[in-house]
Amino acid sequence: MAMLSFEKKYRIRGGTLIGGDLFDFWVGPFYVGFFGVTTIFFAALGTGLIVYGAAIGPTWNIWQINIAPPDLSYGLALAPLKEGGLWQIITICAIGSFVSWALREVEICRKLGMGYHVPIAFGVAIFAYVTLVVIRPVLMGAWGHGFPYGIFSHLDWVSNVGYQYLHFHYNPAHMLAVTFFFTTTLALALHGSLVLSAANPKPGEAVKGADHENTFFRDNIGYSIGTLGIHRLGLFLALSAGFFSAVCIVISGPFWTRGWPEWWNWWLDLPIWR
Ligand code: 07D
Ligand code: 07D
Ligand code: U10
Repeated sequence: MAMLSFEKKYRIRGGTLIGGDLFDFWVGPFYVGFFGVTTIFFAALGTGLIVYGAAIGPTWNIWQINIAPPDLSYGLALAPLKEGGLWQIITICAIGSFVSWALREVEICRKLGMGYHVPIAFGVAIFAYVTLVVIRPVLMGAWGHGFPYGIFSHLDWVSNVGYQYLHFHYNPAHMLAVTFFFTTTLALALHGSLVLSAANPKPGEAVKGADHENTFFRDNIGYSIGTLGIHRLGLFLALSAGFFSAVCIVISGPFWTRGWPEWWNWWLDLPIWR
């Protein structure tokens, strides 16, 4: 079915989680829905506050704009707007808009009768973000442990927090996360190249399908995971990367306060060496 006639067929009311028919319509290509409205609301307010933060800050240089969280001395209290309060409201807006976006995805899935895989996947990214700016700061007792909103300032935060634990590469959950990120790109490169090699041949040649794809990997490595399987694996690898990222940062501080190289002393302390 051509895309336009398909859209005509499925663009009917129903499947909303909240609000019934209220915002159950499209604007151009975009489905609106109750959560489209809340997305726009939080995103507009959050972006506006970032622009306000930039306006009262020292620079309009896009790379240097920085909205910092409150000083550690504020603990988990609300801070005045210009001393981290902006960061706190922007964080609420960010979570509000990310969660709204995920719920709008859920409504679209329901309308189409599809699984909820996409919003669940985005949920893992939201979980990683919430771990950085809510869960870990709350466990450590101060909003000041969140990362600052700015292109370069957030890189400084990552570097500083990394060195606080001496050598972040020795964090075992960071190792798992990094390995999952690398494996995700390997899997996507293998999948993208395999599909193109079969489904997009030179002009005049026959398009090949799953038999060819399976046979390539059986000949090459003795096993093919299959056309559905590679997508399951890809999703698993990518979600694991995000999940172990959240784990690696939430254990740094709340559960391990020394340098990460020291954590490996458990190996030297094993009774078998004695
Ligand atoms: C390609 C989808 C499109 C999304 C884009 C990002 C904004 C921010 C805000 C001026 C893959 C849009 C950016 C809306 C503008 C202001 C105030 C996604 C794609 C193009 N980072 N990070 C970047 C965010 C964290 C780290 C780039 C966001 C953690 C490192 C971009 C978050 C840690 C490096 C960016 C976030 C961390 C970057 C490219 C939230 C650990 C880089 C991102 C909400 C995760 C790279 C200058 C990209 C860079 C980079 C955005 C969180 C580390 C500015 C929105 C605190 C080491 N990050 N980041 O392509 O070039 O993502 O930085 O959590 O080297 Mg970051
Ligand atoms: C948090 C983004 C969520 C985004 C959302 C959506 C918008 C809308 C709109 C475009 C999680 C935002 C959307 C704003 C935009 C439009 C229209 C994703 C998030 C919800 N590290 N490290 C990681 C590596 C070192 C350190 C993760 C590698 C050093 C710290 C990943 C190396 C030290 C932290 C990772 C390396 C150090 C991390 C990041 C190599 C510094 C974290 C991915 C090769 C000296 C962070 C949860 C991630 C983390 C993290 C990789 C090196 C420190 C596994 C490959 C040794 C402090 N590092 N790292 O988490 O786990 O994505 O965060 O050296 O906090 Mg590391
Ligand atoms: C995949 C795939 C596959 C495909 C695919 C894809 C994965 C099977 C079939 C998809 C992949 C790609 C297309 C490849 C490229 C993608 C990436 C590299 C990922 C990164 C993506 C980007 C960088 C693009 C990001 C763009 C975004 C997020 C779009 C931005 C959109 C908006 C800002 C609008 C959002 C719309 C909303 C929220 C709802 C609708 C709202 C409006 C239209 C605005 C008007 C609002 C109203 C009418 C509501 C009223 C609002 C009110 C009352 C609020 C007012 C509040 C105030 C404060 C004023 O596997 O193979 O192929 O294609």
